[in-house]
Amino acid sequence: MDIDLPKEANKIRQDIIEMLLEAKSGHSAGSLGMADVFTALYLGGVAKHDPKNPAWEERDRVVLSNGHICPVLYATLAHAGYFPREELKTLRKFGSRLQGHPNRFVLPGLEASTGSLGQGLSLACGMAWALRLDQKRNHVWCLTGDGEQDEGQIWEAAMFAGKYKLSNITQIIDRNNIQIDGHTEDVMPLEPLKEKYESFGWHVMETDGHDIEEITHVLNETKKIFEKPSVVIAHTIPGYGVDFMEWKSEWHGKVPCAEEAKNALNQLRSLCGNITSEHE
Ligand SMILES: Cc1ncc(C[n+]2csc(CCOP(=O)(O)OP(=O)(O)O)c2C)c(N)n1
Ligand SMILES: [Mg+2]
Repeated sequence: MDIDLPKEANKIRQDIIEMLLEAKSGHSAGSLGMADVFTALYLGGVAKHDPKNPAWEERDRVVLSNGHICPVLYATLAHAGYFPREELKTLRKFGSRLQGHPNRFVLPGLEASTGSLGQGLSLACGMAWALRLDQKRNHVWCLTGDGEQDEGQIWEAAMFAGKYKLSNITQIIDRNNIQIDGHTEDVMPLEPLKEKYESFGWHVMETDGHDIEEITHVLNETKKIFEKPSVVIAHTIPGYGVDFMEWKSEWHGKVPCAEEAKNALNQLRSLCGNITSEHE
């Protein structure tokens, strides 16, 4: 059966709102903004994976270096069939498998425990290097934030990947222009980001972060690049789909109150069906 991917991404966004409302803490803007990229990755056939066999040897490795946006990862994993959607409501609860940052020891499907910004890309490079040494064909997908690019460790990893020509890794940067304290270009200018990565020996591609067809195409193209690591700069809108959150850095780490969540869900439902009625 063909999945309607934009509709699925919108359902994921609705789940994110409900999870954050229930948890009363967490990160709204980045999670909503990356729903289309995650949909392409896990439901659009980009990453090789099997929800029924999370430890499958042939699986690709997905590392969420910007671990704070894990609500989108959890919601996507649930939609992909890794665990029941009902569990999403346990986000950030004591003893839950869905911690505020990913814990790979408790949730099947996670490759790395992340949240300390800057570290995930190094982990991912290590995985890619090890897979290369073992002559395996698995691909490594590493998601990072644009504010996360301020971490020096990102550029150590970038040098390493360039030196060893790790063509089995694709970094996907959530280029949403916000970080915890404001706009990226005010806090610590990143531009020209494309040229920076090119000078570190990476193949750079860009995509509209909300066009699932384009995202899927661009991510798949990176698998065909040999001799270089790839980075995809995904231009996203933080808080995508909820007008009072879009582009606003104050929604980086804030959650909606009951009234705001109702408003957000109404906006998302009017875009693309009502998730509750479909899943009940
Ligand atoms: C090493 C480290 N320093 C600080 C933080 C706190 N922190 C969490 S998210 C964030 C902002 C990151 O910006 P970006 O990657 O652009 O995320 P976005 O706001 O777009 O979700 C910061 C500083 C952290 N998690 N790790
Ligand atoms: Mg950002």
